[in-house]
Amino acid sequence: MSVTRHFWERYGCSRSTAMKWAVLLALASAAPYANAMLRFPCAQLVTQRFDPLVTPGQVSPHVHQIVGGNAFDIAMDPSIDYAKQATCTTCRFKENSSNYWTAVLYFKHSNGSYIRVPQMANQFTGSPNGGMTVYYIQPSNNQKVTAFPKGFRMIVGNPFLRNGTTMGQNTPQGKAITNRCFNANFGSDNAYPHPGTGPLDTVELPKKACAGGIRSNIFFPSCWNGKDLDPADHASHMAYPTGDLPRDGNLFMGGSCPSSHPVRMPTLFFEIVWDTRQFNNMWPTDGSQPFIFSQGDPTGFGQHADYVFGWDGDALQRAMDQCTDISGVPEQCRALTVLSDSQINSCKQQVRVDEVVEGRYLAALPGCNPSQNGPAPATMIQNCNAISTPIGGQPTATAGPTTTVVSPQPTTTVD
Ligand SMILES: *[C@@H]1O[C@H](CO)[C@@H](O)[C@H](O)[C@H]1NC(C)=O
Ligand SMILES: *[C@@H]1O[C@H](CO)[C@@H](O)[C@H](O)[C@H]1NC(C)=O
Ligand SMILES: CC(=O)N[C@H]1CO[C@H](CO)[C@@H](O)[C@@H]1O
Repeated sequence: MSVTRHFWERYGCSRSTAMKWAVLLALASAAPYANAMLRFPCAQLVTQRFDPLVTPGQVSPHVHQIVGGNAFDIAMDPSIDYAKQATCTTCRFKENSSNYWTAVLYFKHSNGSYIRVPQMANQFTGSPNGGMTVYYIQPSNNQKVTAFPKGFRMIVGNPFLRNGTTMGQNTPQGKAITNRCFNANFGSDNAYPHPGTGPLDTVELPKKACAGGIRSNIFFPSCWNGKDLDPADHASHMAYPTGDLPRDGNLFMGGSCPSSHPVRMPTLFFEIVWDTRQFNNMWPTDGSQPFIFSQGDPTGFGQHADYVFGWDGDALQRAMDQCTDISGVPEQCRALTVLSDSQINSCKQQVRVDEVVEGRYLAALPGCNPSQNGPAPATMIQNCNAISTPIGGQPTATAGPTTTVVSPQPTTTVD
């Protein structure tokens, strides 16, 4: 159902009046989906080379920005209830100690140095300090929705990917991870309000300077096999609804689940707004785009995201059953407790990898991540001598009889 038709039906007015309403409401509401949802900001918890799903117990090959509960760690034992372990969360709801993370974006200066692109607050989310906007969207057509169970984890995307040919253009897989090139003040194309649709949303990083910044849009698959909480590849327990992606992007919430993955879960969706505006006047003279994801990906095809479920008890199921605001405004969800901007912004974790990853120009991307622009898949750098153990060693949850030593800081910064 398109946003315009939705508002026509809701207000039962003429086409031109409805168009005005649609535009006004699309601007005034948080997100113009014809679906009920939760939509809330999560401020930055920490930015560092940690990835407890892919490289538990080890410093990750590349930098991630992490949001959510402060029980996040270099390894996260699935038998531990992280909702009970966390003492604060950077997300809007108190009951939510889940963790969410993605790669981060860097700007490559024409002199060869890199600096992390800061993140800014998304539209209609308050004033979170960086981080991302998280959505849990209920399915269309009144399908029963089952909350993720305790211990559930998943990842989406492939950090090694450097081309789009393996992804069908009109399939959910092909459009699950896109980048929106904003005009000034979050301006986009009103004919295509939904993430992943329309000419301003491309799978690769935008090839031109974007006056209002770039937003990564990341849709996780919403159909579960009903068995595995977190298989070895962290992905095969989930599938996208079947069918082609219609223009309004509603397939991520509509469609039906394949018989291999019959259980309909909420559609988990992230938006990360990269504030590229300050770099627009430093665009390379050869016209090439200067941004690169932390895994050495200047194409954008390798953007990826991870999820560790950490809701307290049945809080997420309660919210999915009771919170049906079309725009997902947190205050409309009475089933959950809303935290203030100052509460979420004051929840922080100490960086535990002894290296500089942001705030100044660096000689190279942290870890061993030279730019690899494909189209062949990226390869891991052999004999990488970047830091591999965290400050303070590994967490007790996974620590064997180890004595970890903090490596000396490598000379990754430029003076
Ligand atoms: C590149 O330019 C930036 C911004 O002026 C500067 O901070 C950095 O040190 C430069 N890098 C080199 C290698 O000159
Ligand atoms: C495109 O990426 C896929 C997946 O990484 C890879 O198998 C394929 O070889 C790549 N295509 C080219 C032309 O390198
Ligand atoms: C981080 C956080 O606020 N966790 C809370 C999760 O919800 C339970 C129950 O409401 C609280 O006891 C935790 O403090």
